[in-house]
Formats: sequence, structure tokens, C-alpha cells
Amino acid sequence: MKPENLVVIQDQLITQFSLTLDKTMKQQLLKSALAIGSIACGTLGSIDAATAATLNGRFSNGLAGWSTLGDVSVTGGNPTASMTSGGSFGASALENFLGLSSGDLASLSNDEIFSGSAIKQTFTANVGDVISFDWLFQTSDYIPFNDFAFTTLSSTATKLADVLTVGSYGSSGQRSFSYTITSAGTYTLGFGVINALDDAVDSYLRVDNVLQNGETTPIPSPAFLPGVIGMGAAALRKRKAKKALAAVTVEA
Ligand SMILES: [Ca+2]
Ligand SMILES: [Ca+2]
Repeated sequence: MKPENLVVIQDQLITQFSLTLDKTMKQQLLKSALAIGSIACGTLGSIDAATAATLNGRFSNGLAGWSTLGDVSVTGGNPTASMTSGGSFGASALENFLGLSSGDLASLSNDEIFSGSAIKQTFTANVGDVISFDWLFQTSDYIPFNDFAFTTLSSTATKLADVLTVGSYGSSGQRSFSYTITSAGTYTLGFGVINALDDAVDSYLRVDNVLQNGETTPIPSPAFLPGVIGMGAAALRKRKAKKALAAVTVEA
């Protein structure tokens, strides 16, 4: 074979190789884009259990992804869910809303329950998942009017704070709480605040950073959905950056 023919064959092999590589790379890129897109789309549809996380747990998109009962709003420069005991929903309505049994909220209080507000979100979780959140209870009320705040995980209600523990007109300051999931399944996470002994003078519960294994899935604005695949990569980078920031905060 003549040397010039060898060069031609070599050129053909290189071209063929780069075409193959190009095709493989394109397929991989497409797969990655689709995977990222499905994560982003999952915020509006069903969620893959492997990528499950709370939705809008930082309240960046208001109360999207959450159900509410009573007096609930999102406030502050760092959006935070805020609810008041002046929600005018009684114990039964709150228990029904949160999926509790009758008497569960009464068991957290020595006084009669008059009114309150609550929020909730349902999600799937695996064994070992950690559901964490920051909270703050603040009251304009005074002892003996023992208003209180609580959290629920499916059928279990836990008191976070009350007027007796923070003092008249007091505040708990920002605190953190976490659940560790011991059985895979679907859970409803709830938060609420109650007027006890009478229905006057409000107390407040603020909740933020409701995370599953340190993450939450943002809910994209519908206007941005056509570009959702492109946004997926940016969202992942942002989530990783936030995770790093959260780790620093914990260490501090
Ligand atoms: Ca927030
Ligand atoms: Ca009160």
C-alpha cells in the first residue's frame, strides 16, 4: 500500500472515531439534560422517590407547595412562613386538616384550645431521611394564657414551645428541629399555633428551611417552564451552593 493511501485510511479512521465520539457525547449530554429536566419538572408533577425532597421549603415561592388553614402568610426579606393563633379554626378543624386523631392537640395542652392556624405538606421519604426545619415562637400573650406552637409528622404531634416556656410576651428565638424517618413511606409534615384558655391576644409561629436531607426543591415560575432543561443545571448549581452555605452555618 502506498503511503498516501495509508494517510487516507488514517484520516478516515480519525473522522469515524470523532463522529462516534461525537454521537456518544451527544447521547450522554441529551441523557443528562433529560435527567436534569425531569428533576426540574418533578416539582410540578410526580416526584421520583430517589430525588424526593420537600417542595419550596425555603418559601421562596410564597406558600406554593403548602396547604394552609387559618391566618398564614409569607413575610420578611428572607421569606418565612408565619402563622398566628388568631386563625379562628378550632381543635377539630386543625386535627382534621393535619390528619391527627381527635384529642391529639388537646393532649399537648392543659387548657382548653380555642383557635389556631396551620400549614402542611405531604412528601415521600426513605429510611434514614432527615426532615429538618427552623422555627420561632413568639407571643403577645401572657401567663396564664398558655398559647403554644407544635409540629406534626403524620399522626404524631409534638409541642415546640408555649407561653410558659418563653415567658409572657416572650420569644423562643430561632431554633431547629429534625425528624429522622424510620420507615419508608408517605408523610404529612405540619406546623401550627394555638390560642389556649381564651381566643384573645395572638401568638406566632414562624417556620423556614424545611429540608429533606438538607435539600428542598424550588418551584419554578410557570413563565420559565419552556426553558426548564436549561434551568435545571443552574438550579442544581444553586442547590449545591446553598447546601455548602448551610453546612457552614451549622459549623458556626
Ligand atoms: Ca426562607
Ligand atoms: Ca392567646
